[in-house]
Amino acid sequence: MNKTKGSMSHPRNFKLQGGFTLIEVILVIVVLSIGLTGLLVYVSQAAQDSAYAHNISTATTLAQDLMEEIRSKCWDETATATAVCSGAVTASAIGADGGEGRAAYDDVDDFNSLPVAGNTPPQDSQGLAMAAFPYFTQSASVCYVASTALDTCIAGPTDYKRASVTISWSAADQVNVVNVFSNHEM
Ligand SMILES: [Ca+2]
Repeated sequence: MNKTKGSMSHPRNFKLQGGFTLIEVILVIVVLSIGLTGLLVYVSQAAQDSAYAHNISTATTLAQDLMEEIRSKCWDETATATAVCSGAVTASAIGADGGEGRAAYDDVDDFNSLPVAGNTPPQDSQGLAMAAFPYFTQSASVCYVASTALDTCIAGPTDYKRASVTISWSAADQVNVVNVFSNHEM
């Protein structure tokens, strides 16, 4: 009885039973490090995925907005400038007409005169920079196509114009929206 009591009160034995050895502490640190590294990788990837999804959503909205603006214009400069821009018309040259500035674009192919390198940030219908989107670039091109090959630009003129709108936020990341407009009474 006395021997057991003496053994329990020994400082060295108490430390071995109630504490951790250096090896145990090191193992815990190693295990925690591995676990935390995996967690950090997961959190980092989730943050990147979230940012990418946000950029896709923003770029899609910007591209659709510009395409909707193009859609709202007359098919050609020579179309009757009424509310419906009506009538089959003789097509004119691609690009803004007679020195039209961005705010004066009034037909589909005027948008081919947007800067080839694009506007950074994108510009609104009045040609004003949209400062809320500083990391996005807005580009557009318009060309004539044949009814049998709607993705192939040709010199024309034909009765079909292909408008392509691109919003990018890096060299590899972009959203592209394409629409073909035909020369018929709307
Ligand atoms: Ca025009």
